[in-house]
Amino acid sequence: MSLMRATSLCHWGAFEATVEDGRLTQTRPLRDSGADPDMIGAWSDLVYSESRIDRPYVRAGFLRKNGRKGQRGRDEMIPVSWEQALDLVAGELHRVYRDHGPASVFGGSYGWSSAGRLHHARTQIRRFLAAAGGFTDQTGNYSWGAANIILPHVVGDASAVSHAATSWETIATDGDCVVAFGGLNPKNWRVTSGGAGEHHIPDHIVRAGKRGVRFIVISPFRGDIPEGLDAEWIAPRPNTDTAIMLGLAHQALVTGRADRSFLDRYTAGQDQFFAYLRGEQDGIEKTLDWAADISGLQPETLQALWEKISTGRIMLTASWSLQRADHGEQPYWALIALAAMLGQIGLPGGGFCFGYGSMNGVGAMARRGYVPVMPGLPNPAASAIPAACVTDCFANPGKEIAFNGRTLRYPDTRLVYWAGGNPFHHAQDLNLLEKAWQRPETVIVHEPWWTPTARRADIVLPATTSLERNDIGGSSRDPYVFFMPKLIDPVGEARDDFAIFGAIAERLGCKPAYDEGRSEEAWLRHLWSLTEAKAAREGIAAPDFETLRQNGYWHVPPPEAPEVMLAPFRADPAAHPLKTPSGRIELSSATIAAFDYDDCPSHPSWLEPVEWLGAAEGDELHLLTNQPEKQLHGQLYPVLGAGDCAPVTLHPDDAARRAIAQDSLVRVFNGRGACLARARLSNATRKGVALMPTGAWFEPDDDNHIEANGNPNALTADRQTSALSRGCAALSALVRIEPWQRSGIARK
Ligand SMILES: Nc1nc2c(c(=O)[nH]1)N[C@H]1C(S)=C(S)[C@@H](COP(=O)(O)OP(=O)(O)OC[C@H]3O[C@@H](n4cnc5c(=O)[nH]c(N)nc54)[C@H](O)[C@@H]3O)O[C@H]1N2
Ligand SMILES: Nc1nc2c(c(=O)[nH]1)N[C@H]1C(S)=C(S)[C@@H](COP(=O)(O)OP(=O)(O)OC[C@H]3O[C@@H](n4cnc5c(=O)[nH]c(N)nc54)[C@H](O)[C@@H]3O)O[C@H]1N2
Ligand SMILES: [Mo]
Repeated sequence: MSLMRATSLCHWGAFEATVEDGRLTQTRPLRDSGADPDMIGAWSDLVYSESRIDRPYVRAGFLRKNGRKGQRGRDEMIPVSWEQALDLVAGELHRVYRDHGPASVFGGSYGWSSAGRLHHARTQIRRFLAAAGGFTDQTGNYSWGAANIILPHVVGDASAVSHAATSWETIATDGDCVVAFGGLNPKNWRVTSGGAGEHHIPDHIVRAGKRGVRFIVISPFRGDIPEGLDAEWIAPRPNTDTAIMLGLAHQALVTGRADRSFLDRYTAGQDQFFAYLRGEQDGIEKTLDWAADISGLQPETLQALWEKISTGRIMLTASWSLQRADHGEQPYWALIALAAMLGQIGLPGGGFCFGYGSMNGVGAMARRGYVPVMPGLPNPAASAIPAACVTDCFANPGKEIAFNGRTLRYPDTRLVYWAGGNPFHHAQDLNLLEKAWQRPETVIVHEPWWTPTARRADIVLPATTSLERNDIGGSSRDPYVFFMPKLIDPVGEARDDFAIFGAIAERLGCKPAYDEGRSEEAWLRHLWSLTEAKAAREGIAAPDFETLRQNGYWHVPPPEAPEVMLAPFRADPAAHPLKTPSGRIELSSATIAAFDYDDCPSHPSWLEPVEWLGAAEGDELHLLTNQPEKQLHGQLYPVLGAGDCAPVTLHPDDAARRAIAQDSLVRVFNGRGACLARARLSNATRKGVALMPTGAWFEPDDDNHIEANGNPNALTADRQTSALSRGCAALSALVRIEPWQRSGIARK
């Protein structure tokens, strides 16, 4: 018997793997990394699961000559040889490029793929399609699409959400109070994009708590408070955070406690914003009473909150969830404005920060830039749509949309190519996507597993998992870099995306442009040499490639001092101006004013959401669709999710009124669709609010007119945050919930 132990990395953490006789038998969290044992442990079942795609397949209706009959997702999938599949893909690409041009090839391929920089599927597909002639890309992301566009207008760039964060260290040493809008849900610390060697945010919080830092969590769900943290819970109506922030800002203004010297030195556009707070145009003063009325809180609660933040070192933070909502730009802009009025931006433990509760590693001590990055290639089609516009784009070729001051015209999508994402998990209003998805002529998907997206392809190519190839991985928010060794042979006939694209590129005559003549090994050595060069420049001792491979990982030395966001700007705003038109924090923006968007005015504003409790009728509830606890999106579903349909958490009083019992099956529905869910009764949610995680694989049951696994995107609207950023606004939907009594549901 042969036995091998090795370390590796995935988005949900670092692990140690045991391989016996060439078969992965066990995976467990690496020493004291803090990774979740269930998620890590699922690997050995996941990699050999029945959901693995064993070989290439082509949809029956697509294989039939002259005619693309049948329907994606319903036809039988016919096994074919690799040669046949690769010829078919190359032929389709060739045909579409020739007849319709590169913009009609959709290859944005949004999704997290897996950890590992070289074999990152989304990077590879974009490189490949760029080399092959071009494609329509997706810009921005689902996670923080609104923040990504509004922040550059307000603070000059999007780094405050993409990577910069005031270190937890400084909250523990200098902070007095953390106010967390959207909370600090510990489940979100189980994952890091790219993978992490440590999950230590809970320790930071405990340390801060011990030092007497006070935590206030503002969220409709008490589960957003980590266990063991003595935090105050304020539970407003969902999507009303902007009103609360504006009320607090108004209070700062009228009590004379706004930091005038900070505002004068570091901000622009205060007059317009203050006029709005005072109601000079609309006649509505944005008082605490006004905010209380909108948010469904007591005025005294907000008054007390104001008192708590008006003295001491205050960190105001908002989770990414807040901006995945109608007008998701506003809570971020309002939070920055409020922080500016408190005058602590750029100080340790104070100011504002985004995403402490959204992903592991935000606020960790990590030296950036040591994880290699696989370079992209220029896209000759120069065509891109905002990430969350995918359904609209497929359904409406030629449609013009406003986007961040420009007008975009959707291409006529003829071919869809996806590798490393699962749109039939992540997109909104999946019943609408189901229709739009039938429109293009050809759909090609690379996947390790039979996800709902793979099942809706014409040509499915089986991809390896990260356990079946060599790679280097890590995250800019984590102090480790991992060598990710090939642990097992490819399962079934699976091939690496890199090899698949290489074989197609060869057929299309663009292989040199695609892989630049490098093999897997040559790429890894090349990428590592860039890290070594950076280390040499900065006087850091980095291991060479062989040593990294042998040791399994490298702990990059921590930065000399903890990060404090915008500290250089605060220290010397003339020497370190922001990249805004004024060089300062913009409390109102002439650029945005000139866009003249109804749904994104020129300063932080309260705009009524389309779907919220203030617009609920009859027995409608506000459904929040947050991230799953023990999955990464739809990943891990076959092992950790498929045992039951997804849970929906609602208040016992709301359940009683609907005759819904604990653990019973319910139908969650609205005008867009219906899905099945398992009722969980808990007074951890505000009344009128229900919470249902994403993660279930979309499984419509036509006979019963219901999605059977509990994917809440059967219910969400395909509506973006605003014309400014067109971010994903998925988090909220008004729904009804009723007991489900029928049997015979086809769950798969
Ligand atoms: N209602 C609602 N919807 C949401 C959200 C929400 O909050 N509410 N959140 C949104 C957000 S923030 C996100 S990030 C998205 C998540 O978006 P998804 O696309 O659902 O997420 P991923 O799990 O990243 O998708 C990656 C896919 O790549 C596959 N994969 C893994 N490794 C490889 C590989 O090596 N090669 C290939 N070819 N494939 C591979 C995985 O099996 C998986 O199917 O969902 C969004 N949707
Ligand atoms: N375990 C696990 N962790 C993950 C992921 C995963 O799939 N699984 N996905 C990762 C990804 S891709 C992303 S983008 C991040 C997302 O990070 P977030 O967007 O921050 O995470 P969510 O879980 O969607 O939402 C966090 C909490 O916000 C609260 N909330 C929702 N709406 C409102 C509101 O209007 N006001 C207030 N005050 N609170 C509200 C909800 O109670 C919810 O529990 O998570 C990452 N972390
Ligand atoms: Mo995300």
